[in-house]
Amino acid sequence: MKQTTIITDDTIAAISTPHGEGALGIVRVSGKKTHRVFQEVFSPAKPVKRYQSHRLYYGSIVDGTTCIDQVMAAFFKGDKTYTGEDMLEIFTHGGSSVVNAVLQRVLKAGARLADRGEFTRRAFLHGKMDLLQAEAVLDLIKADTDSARRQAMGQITGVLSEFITSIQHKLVQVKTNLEVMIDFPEEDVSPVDLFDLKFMLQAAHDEVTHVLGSYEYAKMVREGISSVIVGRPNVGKSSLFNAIIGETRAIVTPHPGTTRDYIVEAVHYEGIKLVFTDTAGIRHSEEPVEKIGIDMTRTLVEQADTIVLVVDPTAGSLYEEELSLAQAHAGATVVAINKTDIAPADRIEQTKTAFRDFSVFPVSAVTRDGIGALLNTIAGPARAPSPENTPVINRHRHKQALEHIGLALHAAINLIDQRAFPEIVAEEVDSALAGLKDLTGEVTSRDILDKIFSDFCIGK
Ligand SMILES: Nc1nc2c(ncn2[C@@H]2O[C@H](COP(=O)(O)OP(=O)(O)OP(=O)(O)O)[C@@H](O)[C@H]2O)c(=O)[nH]1
Ligand SMILES: [Mg+2]
Repeated sequence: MKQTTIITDDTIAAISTPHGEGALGIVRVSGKKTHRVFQEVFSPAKPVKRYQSHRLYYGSIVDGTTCIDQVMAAFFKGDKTYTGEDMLEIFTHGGSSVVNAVLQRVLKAGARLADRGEFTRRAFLHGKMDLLQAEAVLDLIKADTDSARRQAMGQITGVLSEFITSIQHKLVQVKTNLEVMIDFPEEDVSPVDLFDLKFMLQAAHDEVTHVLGSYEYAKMVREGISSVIVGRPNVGKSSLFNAIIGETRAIVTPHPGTTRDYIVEAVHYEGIKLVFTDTAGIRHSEEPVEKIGIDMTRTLVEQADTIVLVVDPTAGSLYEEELSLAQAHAGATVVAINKTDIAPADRIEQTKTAFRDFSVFPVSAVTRDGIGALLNTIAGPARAPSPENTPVINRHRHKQALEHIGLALHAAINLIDQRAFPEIVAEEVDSALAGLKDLTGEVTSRDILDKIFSDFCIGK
């Protein structure tokens, strides 16, 4: 599936700043007609003989004799630009009406409205960045924690791309050696040669496996850690949810079955995004609305990174249902023993014993005791070595591609062990190389590109 490189002749424009009131707005233009658009819409305050690239000019955006706004504008000659094409940036006064009017003027001069992510897509198509770096631009814009920002920045500066390139070099070397063996079989290649290739493949395989191991962690840093709060009615799920997020968001009453729909809120804990969902909990109910809520909870439990199972030591329960839920999700469950402000000490101890196989946190949603320790444990998996210098993968697409590469390398190694013909080993090496090209976008289908860039905002 060779990538359809559509670098169109048309010139695109968009507002690159957020909607709403602001001190400044930016309208961006990219494409062949950019200079013409610039000359048509911009009237400099002082006469300019010839505009220089990468220079700011003060003047007005005009339509005939009408001045739309007084602006600063810069024309950038390709290819030393973000997109690799001629570009124009107009710094307008903020406020949606002004920015919109400037955009309309630019469109009237011959540009068309850009699609989502089209500036970055053009940058990618012009070889200004690979697909991994383009994805990281999106991650950087969306990053709302320090850790996510650092991870995105590492990927933009090429930490992951360099890793992919180094694997690529190794495999090309292996491939070249295999080709010599294929083309000159009479040279009687000694087993040591094949053994050397096996070592190189093994080294590449180990590195791929190592980076694959970063997926869960890196995904958590990018998206946040999702935790779903479950438990029997009235154990204090909504109270705990409110205590964690620091505001009264979920309704709390002494009546069991208060929460039906689920509520999602994020908190930042030591630079890590934790996303909590308060649910109707899991219980038996014949009441239709409650049943829907409970079914939703089951789905949420399957999708969450962490399950916060809330139990109430004052309720006199034997925790049978809770224990079977916890056992079904053993690696992901943490148990919050709530209401420790009013529960008798022996009941708290009995509850701890019942859940001895799990991480247990005595807490009180009322006094907030123990909540820090609970959050600290939940955030644990997202605390890891500095992501800046280490290649990490944070998208399912990356994981799938690396898994494919890992399998192909493994197969190649096995084939060498079985003394297979070099032609057959080469097929597996080719397959791994194809996976690497897929990752960097060297060969990627149009559909995948469409999907990646559709997540961007217009104007980036
Ligand atoms: N003393 C004390 N009371 C609590 C605590 N947590 C919750 N409660 C009380 O327990 C009752 C139920 O609390 P909720 O937060 O609504 O419980 P829930 O698990 O969300 O209940 P449902 O949504 O009905 O399943 C309320 O009266 C709360 O005030 C706690 O830590 N200490
Ligand atoms: Mg509730």
